[in-house]
Amino acid sequence: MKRSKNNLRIAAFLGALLALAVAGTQPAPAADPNDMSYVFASAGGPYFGTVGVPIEFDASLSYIDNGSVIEGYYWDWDMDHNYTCFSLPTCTHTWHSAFVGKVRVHVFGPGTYMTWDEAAVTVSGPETILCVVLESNGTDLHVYDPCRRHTGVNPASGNVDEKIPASSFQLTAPVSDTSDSPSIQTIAMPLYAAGDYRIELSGTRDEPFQLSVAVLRDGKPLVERLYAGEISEGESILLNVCAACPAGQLDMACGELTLSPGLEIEPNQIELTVDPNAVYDVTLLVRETHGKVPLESVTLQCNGLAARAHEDLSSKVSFDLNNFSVGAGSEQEIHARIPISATFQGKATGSITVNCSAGVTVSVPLTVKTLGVYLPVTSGAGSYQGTVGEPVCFDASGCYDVDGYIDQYAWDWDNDGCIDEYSMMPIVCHTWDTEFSGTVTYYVYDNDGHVNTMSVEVTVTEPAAP
Ligand SMILES: [Ca+2]
Ligand SMILES: [Ca+2]
Ligand SMILES: [Ca+2]
Repeated sequence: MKRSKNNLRIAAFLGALLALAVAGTQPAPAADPNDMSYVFASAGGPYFGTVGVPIEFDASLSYIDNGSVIEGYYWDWDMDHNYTCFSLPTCTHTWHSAFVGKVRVHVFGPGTYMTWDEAAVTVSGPETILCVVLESNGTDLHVYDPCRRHTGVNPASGNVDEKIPASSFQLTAPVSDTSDSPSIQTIAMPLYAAGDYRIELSGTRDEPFQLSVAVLRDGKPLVERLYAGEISEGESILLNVCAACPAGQLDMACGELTLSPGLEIEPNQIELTVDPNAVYDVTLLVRETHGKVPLESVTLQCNGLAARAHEDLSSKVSFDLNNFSVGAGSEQEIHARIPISATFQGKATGSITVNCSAGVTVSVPLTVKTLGVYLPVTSGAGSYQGTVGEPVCFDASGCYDVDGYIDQYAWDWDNDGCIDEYSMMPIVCHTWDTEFSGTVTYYVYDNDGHVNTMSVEVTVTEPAAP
């Protein structure tokens, strides 16, 4: 079993190398954004250098022919349209893996003067590949480079990001659903830039995982670290890898896996019917769900609890953490104290947010409302004229409620006592197919279920003959 897994891992390395060979082309240059012939940019070159040794770049042949001084030189070392700015025409940059490609410099002068040039770069020496292989059926693999560019499956879109230059993502699914073999995700990239690479595993269900982080030099594994463990649904596990090839010598330091707690709050929403000038105590159960690390540095805050024409109640809300101490897999009650001001009336919505270590946070929606006794007040009576086949729009937005808020509108188009249409919005349009002359009735509901009605007279006629 062990041997077959190692074979799989080496096959994944080789696959990643092949993918890199295909992915190695640079994107086409964008159109010149501001073609002004009297500004001239020179990137110099071509440049030749060695892995791990700084290369000096020289844009000093750039000039502005009206004599203005160039204010900045913006170099793009990996053609991703993110630039490093230098005020002098010369600077250095170091590649940590062999590279053949282009760099670009944008030259800025006073006002809008801007133009750019590209230069060819050849960096010889070893090809140094960072290769991360994850074997698991319930975990997504992500790698972020020192510029925080991402390669892996984008959690929002489901598409594959390969934002790290020349990086590749490969997924090898198991042969069949019933097979024991895990799916294998491989992310590989040339180590062009030195620095901190962040590897993130995110659990989609409770599953074991094996993670291998390796550096290959000219195709041969040079350094390899192996990690294994169990991941839970919703859990995030981080690993920092610091890598560089100073003077062509590989220097890689892998940290330890960093585990994050799982945070769950009960209830997951709070709705209080309140009286003015009273204080409410709400119990929240705070639970650690991944069972690996305790909940630490827990803080709570209440946000946005304000109603139109009422003061913000959030700042008055306080919390009793009850000597908070929640170990891995355990739970504890805490209390929120919510004072309602003497003048409060209607509804306010906000949230209680619980933060803990590792940036883990959960928000619970919070609604408070007073119980009203008055019916909604209707407004907007009048008469409407319309044409058969064209919508007639009715506006109930003048309706209001003195001790609550309007929750819903309803419409009886033929005044037969049966409601034909419900709406959350005050303006609703209706189209008659035949001529109509009669009453339309609105029903206006408040948040306590009180209802009031209003009638308008409507006349709908056939369109005038042409
Ligand atoms: Ca760049
Ligand atoms: Ca009311
Ligand atoms: Ca009706």
